[in-house]
Amino acid sequence: MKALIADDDALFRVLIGVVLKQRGHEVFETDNGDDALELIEREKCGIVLTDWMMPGLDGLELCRRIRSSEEFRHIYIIMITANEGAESFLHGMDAGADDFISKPINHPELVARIRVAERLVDLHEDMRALNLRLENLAQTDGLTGLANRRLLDQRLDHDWRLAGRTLMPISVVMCDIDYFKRLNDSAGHLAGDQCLQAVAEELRATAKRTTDLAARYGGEEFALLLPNTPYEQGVQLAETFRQRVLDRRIPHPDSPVGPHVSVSIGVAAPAISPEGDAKDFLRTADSALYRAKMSGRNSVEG
Ligand code: GH3
Ligand code: MG
Ligand code: MG
Ligand code: MG
Repeated sequence: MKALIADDDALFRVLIGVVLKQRGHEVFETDNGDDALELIEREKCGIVLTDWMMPGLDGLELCRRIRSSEEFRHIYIIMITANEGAESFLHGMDAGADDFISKPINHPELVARIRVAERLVDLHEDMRALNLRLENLAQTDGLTGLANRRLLDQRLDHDWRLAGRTLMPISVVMCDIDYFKRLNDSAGHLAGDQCLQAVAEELRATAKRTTDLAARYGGEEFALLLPNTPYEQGVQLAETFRQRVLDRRIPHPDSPVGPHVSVSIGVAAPAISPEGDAKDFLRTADSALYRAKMSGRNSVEG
């Protein structure tokens, strides 16, 4: 954990610094409020112990600045001051301090209060990690690990608008497994699920750029969102993917196309720059996919 001490009294900085270091903190020090703000931003400190009266920004103003920042408002702030009495306590808490210690500092009390700070900073870290995991879970398809429809819709909207502003090309690929219902019926649902996972793996391997997004759109439908990719490249990638799925030679006992699982694909890219709705974009790819189905499946249409 990183901790910052802001106090214009060097002796207090040493005193508090020793306690913090003993407890395993990486300690930063300054004698004024302006540098304190800079250090907080640079080092992302979790705990701040600040004096009230110091040159530049005083402790109260420092508290207010920290609390008004979206990024740093969770920092745990302990005010250290010689100003005693209920009124200064309320002043400090109003400015956003979490706790208060008055000089001269009582060592066991300081340790006890730092322990509370550590617990709360830990708790906040846990919450943040949990939040990230939840966010990830809400955007991921459980069976294949690909992005789910929800993330695809979000990214489509974002990338579509970005493409409109920057006049960068953008392509989208819609893909549907051929005669998948028959695979489920003849080979069983477990084989069906394994097929979905295998196809997902090939899709992920096809979309190699960090800006590409491979998603499971629905049951046995997949999509590739390809920013900064012109139509011809989109078709090429779709063709590569179609071949990869075929080369995987997943047995399909009941497909009129052949003995192995195949996919049909539709590609769309706006002619010049994206206008209108991102949903229409998907719809265009979907009608191309429909044409691929009608023309005998295991093919790419644009
Ligand atoms: P087409 O070539 O025209 O696409 O024929 P199809 O049979 O693939 O198309 P259809 O949309 O009629 O059938 C899709 C089937 O996919 C229906 C459903 O039972 C199955 N399915 C959807 N989600 C899952 C899943 O998560 N696991 C498994 N095993 N099957 C699924
Ligand atoms: Mg002072
Ligand atoms: Mg389908
Ligand atoms: Mg299908």
